Amino acid sequence: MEELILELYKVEAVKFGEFKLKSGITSPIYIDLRLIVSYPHLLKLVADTIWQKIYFLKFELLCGVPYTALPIATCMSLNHSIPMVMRRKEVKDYGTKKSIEGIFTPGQSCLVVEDLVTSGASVLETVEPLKTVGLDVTDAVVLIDREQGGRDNLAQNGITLHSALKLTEMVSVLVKNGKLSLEVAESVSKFLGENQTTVPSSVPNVVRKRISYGERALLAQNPTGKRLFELMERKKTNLSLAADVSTAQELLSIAESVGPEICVLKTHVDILSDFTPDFGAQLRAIADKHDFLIFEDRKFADIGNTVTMQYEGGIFKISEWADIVNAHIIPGPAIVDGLKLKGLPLGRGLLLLAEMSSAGTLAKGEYTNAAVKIASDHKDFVIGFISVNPASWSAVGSGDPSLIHMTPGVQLSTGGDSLGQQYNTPDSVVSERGSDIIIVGRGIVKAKDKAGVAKQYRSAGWNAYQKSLGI
Ligand code: S5P
Repeated sequence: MEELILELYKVEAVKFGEFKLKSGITSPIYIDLRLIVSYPHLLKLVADTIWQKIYFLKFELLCGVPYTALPIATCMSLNHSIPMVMRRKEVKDYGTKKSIEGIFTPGQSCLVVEDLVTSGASVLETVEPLKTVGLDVTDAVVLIDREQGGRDNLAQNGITLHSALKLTEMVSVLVKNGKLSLEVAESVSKFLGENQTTVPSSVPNVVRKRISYGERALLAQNPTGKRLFELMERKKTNLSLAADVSTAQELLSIAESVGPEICVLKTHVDILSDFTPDFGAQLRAIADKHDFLIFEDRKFADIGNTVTMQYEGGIFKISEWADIVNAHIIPGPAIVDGLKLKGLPLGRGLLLLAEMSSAGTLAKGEYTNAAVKIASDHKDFVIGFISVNPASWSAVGSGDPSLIHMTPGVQLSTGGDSLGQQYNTPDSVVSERGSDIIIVGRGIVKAKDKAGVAKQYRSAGWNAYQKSLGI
């Protein structure tokens, strides 16, 4: 990366000084990547660097934003044999009047490639006509993110931004290599701070409007997230059982009796005194029979390398049988990368703990916002959140309909336990607090007629969902 940054500086694709921008503002930095076409080795390096950021995403087509990114997209297309489409900058008023050139079928996924993002407006100008012709566009990749709000603006419009370089990273590398003084570096960071952009949402209301689970299945990027939305729509349930019992035998028997009522069965496998290696296979068989997903509530919280081992290894071998696991974000985004390494190839999904139901929780405010950000950066693997009151969240992207919310601390009446648990009702959780799935533990597990009580929770949860859709 350092080599690329120094090379861009050398050919003056990045310059420092006083530059008057189109808007009239004076900027201490000027980036012009058009000239990389004059340096084939640099063009190749740029295309390869960008590729490293997105090769794991699923896309069938590439589309460069005209004009600077066209040669970059072409290199990626040639190197990896991925067909391109092209957006016309000027739509002809004679002939075919096409805005998108190339061969495609509606429903195909298309990755947008751009050289640089400031506000995200030019990426959106390309996204819109692609969507209009029926292509599925959820991701854009750029070489440089100027960190002036583009990422959030795009997220607000349903586009996840992947960037190879951040402007501040480039500046630090140049300072480190003696190309730039600290004073100039500071003026750049001041400029970025003072010149944040916003772009009006091109899809108003997508953030707060409730749409059906079925429609959201089409938006979810992760296969497990998609399956979960589809399952809820098909089975008409948004109830998750927290099967907190002390033996595997008891758990399997509850799974058998309550299975027909739920979309997700949540386990704490480390509390089972009689766990045996075939537990996963036995629970899977019941899950397949009754059509529910398995969520091991492991709450990973370590560095990336350690969680890969905790997820895959030990006696529990969680990744083998759990469709969903969850993680705290306290270690930073690398925990997601670690889990993704093992989970994504198996098609698994991850929930981030953005809030907790316990009294005095520290997961609030900026912490919750950080969870939203990490989720929107990893939508191929993160399927949603453990949340308590998502309707109150303020972070950009917090209403993303492709992500799911699961909420614990649910009973038919409000209250709590003696150890800090706080309960809300299914109706409040789903129709007022904006969550999707109610997680119920002792409310069902301690009941005599577990299946009968589960039916009550199921209908309370589903009615609240229908109410929230205005049905
Ligand atoms: O914030 C949280 C997160 C979770 S996953 N609060 C919680 O209570 N949970 C889990 O939800 C908890 O570990 C337990 O398994 C379940 C709630 O159980 P209940 O018996 O209080 O309904």
